[in-house]
Amino acid sequence: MNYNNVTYEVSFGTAKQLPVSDLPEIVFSGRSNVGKSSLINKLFNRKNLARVSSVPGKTTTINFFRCENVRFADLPGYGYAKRSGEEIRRWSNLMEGYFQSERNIKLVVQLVDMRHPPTADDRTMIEFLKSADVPFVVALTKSDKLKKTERQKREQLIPEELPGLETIAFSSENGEGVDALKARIEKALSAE
Ligand SMILES: Nc1nc2c(ncn2[C@@H]2O[C@H](COP(=O)(O)OP(=O)(O)OP(=O)(O)O)[C@@H](O)[C@H]2O)c(=O)[nH]1
Ligand SMILES: [Mg+2]
Repeated sequence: MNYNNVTYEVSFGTAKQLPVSDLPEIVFSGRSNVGKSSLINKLFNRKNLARVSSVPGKTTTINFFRCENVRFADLPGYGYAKRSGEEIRRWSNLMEGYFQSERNIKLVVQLVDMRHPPTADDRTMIEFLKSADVPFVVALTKSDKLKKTERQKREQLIPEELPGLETIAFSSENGEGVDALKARIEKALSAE
């Protein structure tokens, strides 16, 4: 796949607008501010394909991007404390509707901040992905923010925090993990 051939497709704020889709889909999931939109921009080598913000809760819709015959989905983040009950309900309905709709999800890239242990919401999401039997990989984001000794500490703890899970250290800042993630996506797309 040539990652230059990407275009923004469409956004959905409610599940009932979501059309069914049989296109292979790669999905990005994670808490607000973990770096989903930044990772997408880095993957496609674009500055503003997905909107990035230092204010958590920037992405509130499911945003689809199309590259050749593959669809990429930027999901709105979870775990943002300042959301109202109404917003949380809307988010839950949107996510449930998305994962329950007829789709062809090839891989979920589950983002977790490399600097910290997974949050309770991260764990809930990971348990959901396991139970739904969706193939997923954990992208450990913001790796550039760790100093060498901090990183060594985190690298020891992560296998205990995320036992048995496949992980890729990633930085939207310096490009660590981009090639590894692309290779993982190719593998997922070519899997039966
Ligand atoms: N240093 C560093 N900063 C990052 C990295 N990835 C994201 N950031 C910063 O983290 C903030 C949030 O990034 P976003 O990509 O908007 O996060 P998001 O997960 O899409 O957030 P929501 O849309 O709220 O769900 C921004 O200020 C980014 O510049 C990274 O790899 N390294
Ligand atoms: Mg975002």
